[in-house]
Amino acid sequence: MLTVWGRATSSNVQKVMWSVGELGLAHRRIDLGGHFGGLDKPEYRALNPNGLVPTVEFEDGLVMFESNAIVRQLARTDPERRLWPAGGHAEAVTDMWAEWAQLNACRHITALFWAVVRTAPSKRDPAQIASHLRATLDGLAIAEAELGKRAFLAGETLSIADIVFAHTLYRYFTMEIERPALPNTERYYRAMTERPAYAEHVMVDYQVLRVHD
Ligand SMILES: N[C@@H](CCC(=O)N[C@@H](CS)C(=O)NCC(=O)O)C(=O)O
Repeated sequence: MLTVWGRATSSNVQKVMWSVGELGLAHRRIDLGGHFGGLDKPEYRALNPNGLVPTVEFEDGLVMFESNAIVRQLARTDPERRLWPAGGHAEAVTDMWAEWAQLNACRHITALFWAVVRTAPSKRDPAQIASHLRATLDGLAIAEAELGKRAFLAGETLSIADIVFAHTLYRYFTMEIERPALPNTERYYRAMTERPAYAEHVMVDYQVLRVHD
């Protein structure tokens, strides 16, 4: 059985758990990090010297940190390659969009989330929020155009590119910011919310992370 260490409210854990859910893998998840603590324990540092979550132990004994690498390994070891078509251009293009999502969307949405939800209202910096929002929208404009051409980010079925991209959309679409209309992205996000694994592992209440005055 697969073991996942990390709290359910961590977006990087959510990516891994969403993949595990989509693939229907037997697993156990151990709460760690945030208010659960435990990241400095020597036995955990032996698994993950970064002292961050997630960490995963695969059935074959492989231990990995770095959520995107874990998502790739989960997809690569799926005999049906449901989340990452094997071979040819599709494999490369899917990987390209996963990388794109991390660098051009997730990074900025995470920064925005920290500037809004994880900063007390009296300490929020409107200029910083505006700058993270601009960077986010630059990325989302590209996704918006692509999602006008096909159902998912890298093709016509869910892939690792969507896992890396869409796990941050829950926070983008629910945090208290002004959002311009992005009809294709909204359609895509709505479709994600109808997936049981997304609803269970990504649409996780984040109020426990909120910083108050
Ligand atoms: N690049 C790493 C980043 C991991 C990371 O920053 N994890 C955060 C949670 S999203 C963490 O462990 N924070 C400390 C904590 O939860 O206490 C990955 O993708 O796995």
